[in-house]
Amino acid sequence: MSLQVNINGTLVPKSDAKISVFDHGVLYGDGVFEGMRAYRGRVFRLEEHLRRLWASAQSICLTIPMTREEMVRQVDRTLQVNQIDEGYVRLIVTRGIGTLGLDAHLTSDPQVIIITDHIALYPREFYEQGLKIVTASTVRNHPGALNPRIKSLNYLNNILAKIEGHQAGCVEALMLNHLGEVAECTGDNIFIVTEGVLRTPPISAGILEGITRGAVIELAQQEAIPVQEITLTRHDVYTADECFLTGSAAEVVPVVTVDERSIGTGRPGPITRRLIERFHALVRSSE
Ligand code: PXG
Repeated sequence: MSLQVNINGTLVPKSDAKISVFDHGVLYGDGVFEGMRAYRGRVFRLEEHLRRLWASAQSICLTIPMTREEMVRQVDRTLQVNQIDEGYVRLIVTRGIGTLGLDAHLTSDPQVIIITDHIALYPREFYEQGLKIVTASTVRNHPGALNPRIKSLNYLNNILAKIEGHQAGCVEALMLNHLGEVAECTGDNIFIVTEGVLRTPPISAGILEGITRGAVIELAQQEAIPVQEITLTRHDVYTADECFLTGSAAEVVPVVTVDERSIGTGRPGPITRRLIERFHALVRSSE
């Protein structure tokens, strides 16, 4: 059976899963989304993802035409019909069909789309050997322009940086904010370990408040590893003992080279490996 996509609560085969070219999601990237992971048939931290989706929508004056309870039901139903136990779930809410003008008031019927699929993880060697990343010259969106806390359908800022990463032979790229401080990677948050202290940029650096980031901070606290949400510069990253990235898709992945500087020993560090282990245990537990 072909993959079924959920559009406004109706399941349709993948080949019939279509929306209008006049939807402002298509015309302007006007809408919001979430990327989530299912483990053992359940979405990891679904409530947090829904809270973030509703917050993103609120911030762009978009009313999601479904209750959270109904969204939970539809997500479960979509996973079940596709028989996906371990996989990826994408929630999308578009602004809906409108005129060719920008006016959001002239739109109607926001579309709620749920896509589930098997996950294409990074190759195993990335987790064992660690990633090489580079700093992109594309600056992360200014929070006063399009706040990175909003997970909007307009992801060109990140895509441009990711293209730069690919051009340099890397699968991820580090983005700096408008002040030149470390912000995040194109689809992942960044952490460093320096002298036993886990550090990550604060939300005020202009980043997405990652759900994996939050889970890793909790795990570190449980392990009695000191955690600081603190402004970081590239110098801090270059001179760190360890570095890793977090995201729903990547989970926790070590970084061993940044802009050709070897980080620490040049191998995934002990705190990184411990947190990866703890993260795997967490996602497979019921929390
Ligand atoms: N920063 C940015 C800019 C992101 O887009 C994260 C951090 C990590 O957040 P979570 O909540 O996932 O821990 C993200 C989210 C993909 C993909 O398929 C990944 C994201 C978004 C869209 C697609 O790789 N990462």
